Amino acid sequence: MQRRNFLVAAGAAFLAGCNEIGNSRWFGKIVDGAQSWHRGLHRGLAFGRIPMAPEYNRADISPFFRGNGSQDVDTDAYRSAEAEGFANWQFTVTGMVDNELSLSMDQLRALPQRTQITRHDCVEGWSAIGEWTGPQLSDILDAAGVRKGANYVIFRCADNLNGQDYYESCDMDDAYHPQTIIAHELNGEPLPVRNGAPLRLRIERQLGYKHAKYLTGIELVADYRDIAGGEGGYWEDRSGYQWYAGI
Ligand SMILES: Nc1nc2c(c(=O)[nH]1)N[C@H]1C(S)=C(S)[C@@H](COP(=O)(O)O)O[C@H]1N2
Ligand SMILES: [Mo]
Repeated sequence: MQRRNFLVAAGAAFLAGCNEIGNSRWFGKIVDGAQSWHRGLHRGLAFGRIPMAPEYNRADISPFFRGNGSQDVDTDAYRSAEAEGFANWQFTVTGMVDNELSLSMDQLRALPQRTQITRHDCVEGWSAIGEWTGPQLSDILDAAGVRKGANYVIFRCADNLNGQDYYESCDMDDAYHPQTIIAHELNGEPLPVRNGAPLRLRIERQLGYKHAKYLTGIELVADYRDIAGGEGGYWEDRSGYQWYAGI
């Protein structure tokens, strides 16, 4: 019953928000520099279709999906969450939405699920293929009802790396892309801690550092310039990595 209500609410929110979303996704782009130009091309705006990241077969799955960056979270809260198998983990949706949400793992698993076998490319020079499962971010956004003027999704993480909280962001094109999921499984098993348990972003047309692990929630914002170092992500702030990391 709870699931049904949730999905009905999600549907209503989607219909209500449809025009706005459609406009911002396809017609609101202003090409204002090399990065945007690359984005426009990458997204196939010139071709009128949604470009998808390649998907692979089960036989292609890497035997071991290594961990990179934070491979654990050194806080009491995370330790006790891990001890209870992340049963009480909450994923919050805040900011410029009609309904702020706090979703349980069960609620996330009750949403329609997408499974995709994709290749992860890290700028440090390694790749791995894995099968990821989770709800599409678009369904979660529709359930919350994205307000007009929200241009970016901020992804909040539980880990602190070298003294700074890891975070990431993306625009509405990638947020609503069908392959953008909040993954809770890798290769048919709950996410291992090293790969971001219990929730991590998969944003398949971008490089590894955009795939935020240990997700505690998302925030809808007009701009990311006033958040942390102002560049939209941990590595963007720290080392000047490109905010749009298209591959
Ligand atoms: N929260 C968080 N997310 C993160 C990182 C991190 O250190 N903390 N590292 C990023 C980088 S650089 C990569 S390549 C991938 C690594 O994912 P994996 O540990 O599953 O291999 O996670 C990304 N997401
Ligand atoms: Mo990476």
